[in-house]
Amino acid sequence: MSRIILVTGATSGFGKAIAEKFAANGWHCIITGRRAGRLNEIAAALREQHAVNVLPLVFDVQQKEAVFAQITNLPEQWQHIDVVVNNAGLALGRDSFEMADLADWETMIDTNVKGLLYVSKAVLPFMIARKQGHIINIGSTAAKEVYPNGNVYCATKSAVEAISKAQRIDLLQHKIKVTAIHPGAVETAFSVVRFKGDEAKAKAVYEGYKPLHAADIADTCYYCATLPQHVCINDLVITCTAQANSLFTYKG
Ligand code: NDP
Ligand code: 8X3
Repeated sequence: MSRIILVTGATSGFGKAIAEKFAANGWHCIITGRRAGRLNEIAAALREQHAVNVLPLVFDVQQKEAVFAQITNLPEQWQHIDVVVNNAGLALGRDSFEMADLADWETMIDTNVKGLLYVSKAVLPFMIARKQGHIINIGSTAAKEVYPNGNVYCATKSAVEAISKAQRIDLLQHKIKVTAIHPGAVETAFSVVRFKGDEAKAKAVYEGYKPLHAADIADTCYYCATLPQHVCINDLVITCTAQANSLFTYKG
């Protein structure tokens, strides 16, 4: 029987690559994001290239009612979700604590933390009913070391790490796996979003070394999701070879 993945933030970067990887391996995909046009185009391409079923769901993970309305009311054939990837997220700004924008902080907390909680909570009843499932949370190396001017972004990713640990403990009884994947620098739209459209500033983040690609994260996610039932990767840090952690990247 074909398996089902739900991946949030599938209009770009990791989420899109994850949907492509799983679809290429025959998984049916529920893909989500706020940009309906992009989401529908990606859905059509996945169906055409991989002959799988794809359900695009347009919602903002910050909107609790929308998250629950969309997921709770999934058509019956889409309720057997095997894997949910909580990927939707962002950094906004890279400013010193006293200079940073409160609205940016709130958006990061609402998206990276509260959005992840809402989606997890909405999907769980389906997994608990089947006594199987796998939650994959996208953290960051920013969860492991706070870096200068990373303040609230790092805090949200530390929260993702803590929530993943908590989910793992509490959901053992339901036979649900929980994996946190913590990537280092990956060249996606992430830095363009962080620097609010400043392409030059975004590009500079990845200069002087070879960062990871979104496909590297998709491959890692697929590996974690396809291990035998008795095996669970709990916490995984992945960086490019030039990067040791949030604080040290060798540019030479
Ligand atoms: P992108 O900007 O390329 O993609 C982010 C995705 O998140 C988009 O599909 C976007 O969709 C979605 N998203 C953002 N806000 C919301 C929201 N409020 N509601 C629904 N969807 C939302 O970035 P990445 O692919 O790089 O980032 C994905 C995740 O990986 C994030 O959680 C990020 O923090 C994390 N990460 C990224 C790293 C990197 O170096 N790139 C490293 C470590 C972690 P839309 O705009 O259509 O809503
Ligand atoms: C994204 C990677 O180094 O910008 O989480 O925090 S970093």
